[in-house]
Amino acid sequence: MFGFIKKGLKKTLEAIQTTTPVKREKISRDDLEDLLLEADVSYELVEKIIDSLPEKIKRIQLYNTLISLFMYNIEKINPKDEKPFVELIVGVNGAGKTTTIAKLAQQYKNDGKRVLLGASDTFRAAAIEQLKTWAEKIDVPIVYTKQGHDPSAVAYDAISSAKAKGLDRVIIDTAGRLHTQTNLGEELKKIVRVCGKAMDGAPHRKILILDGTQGNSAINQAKAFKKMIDIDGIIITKLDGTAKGGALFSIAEELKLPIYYVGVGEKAEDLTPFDPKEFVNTILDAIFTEEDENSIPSSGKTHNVDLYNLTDAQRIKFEELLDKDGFDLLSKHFVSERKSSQTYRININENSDCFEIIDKDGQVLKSYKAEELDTNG
Ligand SMILES: Nc1nc2c(ncn2[C@@H]2O[C@H](COP(=O)(O)OP(=O)(O)O)[C@@H](O)[C@H]2O)c(=O)[nH]1
Ligand SMILES: [Mg+2]
Repeated sequence: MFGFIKKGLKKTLEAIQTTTPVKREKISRDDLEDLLLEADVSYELVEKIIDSLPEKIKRIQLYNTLISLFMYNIEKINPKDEKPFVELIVGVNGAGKTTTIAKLAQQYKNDGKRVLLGASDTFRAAAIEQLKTWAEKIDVPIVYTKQGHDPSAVAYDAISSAKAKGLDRVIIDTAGRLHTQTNLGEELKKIVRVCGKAMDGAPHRKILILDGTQGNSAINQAKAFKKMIDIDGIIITKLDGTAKGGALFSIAEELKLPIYYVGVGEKAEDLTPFDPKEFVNTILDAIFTEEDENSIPSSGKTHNVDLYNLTDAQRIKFEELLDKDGFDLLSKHFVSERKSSQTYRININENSDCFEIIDKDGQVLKSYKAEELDTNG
């Protein structure tokens, strides 16, 4: 899975390298501004990012600022809780809904789940055929009807069938013709209602598919869909086909919705879970030179570490010790409570995974256990 984000960001990274061809230890605000605009981060957000940073910016400073854009409260919806777990896929025509459904089905199947597809885009015969072809290809059952039939009825039948067969997942396709937006809104609302009749609580996730090649203009589209139905999260497609990968920052910041996955190609396996940390680091790797400091804290000792200015080596070590959720939580804590350039002491006990942060006077500010960070994250 690792490296998929990098593949998806190829064109964006190339665009970044046209503005800053030489990697450096620090980047100036002017250069950063050019680079972010080039990657299609929205103008307002670029200003906001730049304003919070010093004239010469270190990697870790930029990292903290960028990662904080993804730190809003995300309500976790756990697919394990429901059987079948029903997902409704919405978005404008051409955004990549049907293809993404095939990719999701493939992933779920790889995870040992039994999946069923519902072809509720009954508006065009070709749309039904397209999903049928995918269903055959990845070998999963599909519920469909004739063109022009009621999409809600298909959703109802799909869920009922999955319930009867004891399947794990249902993924429902929908039509996305924008020129009849009010009808679309009514239709989607009805599908949601009818899903709820077929199964209490369904659809469990309503996922909006956004075309990544549209960059920032996808935001308004997303807002229109949010008005129609309550969107739980998004998947951004075609990241591989665009230099506008920076728009993900604006999309996250504006919509405050979880980005579940990104699409990085046209094949069934070209879908990768979105990890903000990997995303930010992949971009930073294109800008900054690697630091060669090696002061990695080791077990059982107390170390002086400026948490706001961790070296890469330190950061990697902490990530190993804390795992992703733990590290995110810790970074979040320091973004909110950061006192600039204050040095903290870190006490790490690798055996118990205990992690203490001690201030200059020797007072323990925070004490974390890896497993606590895990579950609270
Ligand atoms: N390069 C690339 N193409 C994609 C991706 N996702 C979808 N597509 C293409 O986008 C086009 C429209 O996709 P489709 O699933 O039919 O969109 P829908 O109308 O929303 O169902 C198709 O040609 C897909 O192959 C992606 O992640 N990368
Ligand atoms: Mg489609």
